[in-house]
Amino acid sequence: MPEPAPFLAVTDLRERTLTAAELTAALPRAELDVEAAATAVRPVVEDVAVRGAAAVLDASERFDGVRPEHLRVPQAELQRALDELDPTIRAALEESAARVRRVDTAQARPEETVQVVPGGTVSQRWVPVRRVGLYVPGGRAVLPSSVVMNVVPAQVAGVEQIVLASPPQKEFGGLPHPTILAACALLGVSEVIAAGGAQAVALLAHGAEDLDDGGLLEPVDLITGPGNVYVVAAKRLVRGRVGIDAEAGPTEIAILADGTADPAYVAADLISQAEHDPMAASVLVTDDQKLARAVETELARQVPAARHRDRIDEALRGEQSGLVLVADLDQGLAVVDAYGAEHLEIQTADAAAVAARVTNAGAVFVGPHSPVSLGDYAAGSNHVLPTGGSSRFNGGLCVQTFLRGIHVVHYDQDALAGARETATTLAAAEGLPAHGTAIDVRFQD
Ligand code: HSO
Ligand code: ZN
Repeated sequence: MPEPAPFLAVTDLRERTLTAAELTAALPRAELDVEAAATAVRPVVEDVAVRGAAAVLDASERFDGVRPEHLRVPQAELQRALDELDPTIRAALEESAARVRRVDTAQARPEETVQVVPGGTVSQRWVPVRRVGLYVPGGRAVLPSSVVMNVVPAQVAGVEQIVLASPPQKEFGGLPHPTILAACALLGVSEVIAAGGAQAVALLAHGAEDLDDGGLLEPVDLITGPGNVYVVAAKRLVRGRVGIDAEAGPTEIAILADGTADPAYVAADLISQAEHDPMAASVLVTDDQKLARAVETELARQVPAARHRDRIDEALRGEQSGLVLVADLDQGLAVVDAYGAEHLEIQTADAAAVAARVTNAGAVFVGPHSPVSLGDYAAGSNHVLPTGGSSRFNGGLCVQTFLRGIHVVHYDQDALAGARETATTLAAAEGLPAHGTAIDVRFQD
């Protein structure tokens, strides 16, 4: 029998010396055409801006195949979903939330006051965004864990008003999925909107005066959360009017592994994220060809046994996934930095030391016992992370996402006197003498 075709297409970089930009170009990655999607969703976003709730309902009917009875989910439905939630799932969501809360509480940056000179201080106050809109997708899988990952950091930051939007489901009478509703109720989120896609993003950004229950939906200040390419595109369109978090495209896992890695673990982890989406990316970077072969053998064993094998097969064989052979771990680190994965696992000898050298990744998972799916649910870390290489300039959701730093400047007269010459000199150099006068005037009797 002929050998079955390997899952992962090989990029062999062992003999090549490439710049960071050349490396990025050589690595497997699918382009997400957000601009094309933006062209497609612009009319929907504009319609919602003008016609409000009616436009959202029309779009839901068109794209979700259902016209929700209420855009704002009634409290009784939230409570009912919580009452009917399987107690073991409830306990798991509570534990997941408790771990994220523990991390976020400890990692909120404290207010810091610096005495620049005697009598002159600059403080940084961290002030929560007042009203935020959290988007939780419907789609292929229902992800109540994403409710936890959006809501908890916002709550820890002290956000006053949280509104969560999730697509209406036809099979649940136009309500979002009951597990999503239950997770909202569990976390104390009471403003839930049955809307998805670009129309949900537009509604959050523009608000509406005429919600079906007669109430007003106030626009939010910041929108966070993952979604498909249309959600990402809509977020791009409303950015500026409101803030948005990092853009989240199809999920990605990169694994930097050497000969000490367990091929069964590596294969299982590549499969775990491929399970999300035929467009998901699974990339193995290794300096050990024997490991690479053993991982292929494991994939051939594990993929056919997986429930979502078709989707996984497509994702692993897709142009966005692959095996990258490197000469050594130094080149491996250059590769994973050039790639900037949403999730990066380090499965090497002395994994912590290798991980400490990584500079581009949404989140890093260190050693054999820190798989990405631990982080998806139960590590205490956040799973809403930058994809598509945007980890070069963005971090994942965390408590700081929902806080803004405000510098508070407080100088007394002596401290101002000490700064007078520096400021007036620069004011004169910039040809802005009134700036200097605003200081000098304070020293005339
Ligand atoms: N891996 C996904 C998050 C997720 N996985 C939710 C399972 N449920 C993106 O980080
Ligand atoms: Zn996942």
